[in-house]
Amino acid sequence: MSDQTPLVGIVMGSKSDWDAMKNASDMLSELGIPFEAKALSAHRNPAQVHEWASSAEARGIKVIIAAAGMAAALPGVVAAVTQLPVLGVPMETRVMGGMDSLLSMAQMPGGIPVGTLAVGKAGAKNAALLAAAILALSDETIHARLAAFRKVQNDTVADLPLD
Ligand code: RP5
Repeated sequence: MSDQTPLVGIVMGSKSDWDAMKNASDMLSELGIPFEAKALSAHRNPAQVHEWASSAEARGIKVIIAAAGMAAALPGVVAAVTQLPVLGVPMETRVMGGMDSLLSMAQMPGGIPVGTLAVGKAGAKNAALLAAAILALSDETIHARLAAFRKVQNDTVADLPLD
């Protein structure tokens, strides 16, 4: 996080989601994108979720990343009260491995979209990269940083320990 106005808001249903969601914050930090991160629950403190999500656009947030596990209502609840793009990250779960979170999040009824990513750490990282791509449409600095990240990624595929 930085002193700049956050452009991305990360919200997760529980502190227990942080291990996975740290991958989103690490990726945003690497790209120099200011963000805020909070644990707020759609079922444990719904009033705070409503307050946070409905005020996000006015606070300067451009993209929201919302993570939740199990019934995973949080991204849909957030998307219901803001017009900002909401990227959902389904959390891995003990009983169903995250299939529960994935289907809860991806199967939004028509009208209120949640752009759902992969389950767990890869989804968290990709949510940050997709948020960066959205921001890059109107921000040349982020566009250049994302391009640089992708070039390094492209150029280092062969640097795996192959021997
Ligand atoms: C969801 O329930 C959270 O997003 C989390 O993935 C899951 C379990 O939460 P805890 O019981 O660990 O707080 O709301």
